[in-house]
Amino acid sequence: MEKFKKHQLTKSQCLYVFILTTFFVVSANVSLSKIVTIEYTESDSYSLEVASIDVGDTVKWIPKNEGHNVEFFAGPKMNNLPPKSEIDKLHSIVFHDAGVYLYGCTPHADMGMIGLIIVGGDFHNLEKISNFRMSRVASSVLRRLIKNAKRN
Ligand SMILES: [Cu+2]
Repeated sequence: MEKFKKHQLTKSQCLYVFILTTFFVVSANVSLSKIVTIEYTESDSYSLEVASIDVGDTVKWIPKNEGHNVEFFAGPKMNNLPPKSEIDKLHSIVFHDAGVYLYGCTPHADMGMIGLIIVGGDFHNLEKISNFRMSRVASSVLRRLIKNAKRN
């Protein structure tokens, strides 16, 4: 007499489990990474000045108004900042390193067209960011953005 029943799966059951597992793994990955979009506004600013994202998320800057771009001034890895974009070109960056990123529009940063990206809720390099030397107007905008970033 057989004491234990064998719990072997048939081929079709195996396939079913495989498909189900694949589906969950794929859908989990899709829902984990987000895309945040930021537009260039009519009033020479970014539509979202402080963006809080997770590691692996994407930020897309949409050239909705003319004459603007994205240039990174500071980030967690100062010798490996994300690339600068061309004026009026769509720009897309995936952020792999946690920390605070400061960027601005090359022709308008001095006028205060700047933005912050906070990756992974990590403020370890905030001191360096807040000490970054910019024009009077840009520095004042930066102080406001840092206040907003801390509030979130
Ligand atoms: Cu601009």
